[in-house]
Amino acid sequence: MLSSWSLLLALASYAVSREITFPPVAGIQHPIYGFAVDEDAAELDITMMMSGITTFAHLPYVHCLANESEDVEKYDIAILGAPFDTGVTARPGARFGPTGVRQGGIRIGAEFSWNVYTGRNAFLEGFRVVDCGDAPLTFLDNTIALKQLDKAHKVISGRKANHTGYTVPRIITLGGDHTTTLPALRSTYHHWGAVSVIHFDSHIDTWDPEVLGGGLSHYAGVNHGTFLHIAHEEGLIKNTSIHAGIRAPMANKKYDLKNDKACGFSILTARDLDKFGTQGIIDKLKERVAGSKVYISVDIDVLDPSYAPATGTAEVGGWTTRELLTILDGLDGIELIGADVVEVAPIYDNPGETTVLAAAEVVHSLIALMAATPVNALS
Ligand SMILES: [Mn+2]
Repeated sequence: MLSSWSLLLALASYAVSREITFPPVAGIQHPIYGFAVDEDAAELDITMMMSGITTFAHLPYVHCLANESEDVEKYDIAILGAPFDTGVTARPGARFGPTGVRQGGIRIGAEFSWNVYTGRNAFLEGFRVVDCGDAPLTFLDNTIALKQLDKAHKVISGRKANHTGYTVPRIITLGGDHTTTLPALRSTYHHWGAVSVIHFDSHIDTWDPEVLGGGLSHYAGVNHGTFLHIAHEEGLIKNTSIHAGIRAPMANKKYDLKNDKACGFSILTARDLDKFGTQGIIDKLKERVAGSKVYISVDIDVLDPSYAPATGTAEVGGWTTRELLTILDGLDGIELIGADVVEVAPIYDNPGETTVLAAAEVVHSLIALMAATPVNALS
């Protein structure tokens, strides 16, 4: 009979023979999985899906909001979270949007991002893309919070870009409710003058503050449904701007639409996609903004609630995620100087993370549009 001692010995030698070499967990920048198989990948560290702290697409975190006089690592395209949701008229929760979109982008990584449709990798086009974290915004006073966001944009876009021959870093904001687009447009105006806005949304968001806000106070009038009216009043946007995906009702028979036109917008409705197809929508958007610098704002509620339930003011009858991504990617070649994805309120998402996955891929497409077309600052 085998003694317990010899049984232990037998087990120990079996364990030794089965020993595997564990990959290192320290002393490396990026844990590696996979193999470099071509010359493009040879230089790269392959980022692990879950390691370190969650930045968008595992991009390097840079303290872009350090003191203006302080030098930080250079960048060309900056991801900035704007955790602000006290400008909403319906469900709150978009203050958690930046965290949600980063979580949705956890499977995106710079090295594993060769696009099957274009054969390109947006992260490897010569621009340095970084995550600046979230702007510190008070949640107790909208006026102060929006001023803080103005300042955050000023500091981040005010640094010298990394890319030679290109002098102003471009910012992609993760909202936040849609009011957060206003500080972004103030910032792009400072660098590029008035721009055309391509506004993907189910709502027009040019509402007169007297209509949406009720003229109660100036404070109440600055909200997620009026910011484009205010942007127009401040002269930040051109009258060659355009909405896409509109389907929400107006507050009156004529005034809202007349006001919308006066704010510089034309409209492509959600159902225009059925009429024109994705290529038709792309052509109309490009035609409208031709010859101008462009800001793209994506309210995630442009998608149907079946594709993006986690939003504050959901409207049925919207676009699919594939349709939106096809249209965004089709805008290749425009001079995109700033962009955002807003109104993502993760608390209403489902266990499959439908909304944040979509929002993250939208951000990926926006990075690709920026990377495809360098834009110089006004000289
Ligand atoms: Mn909106």
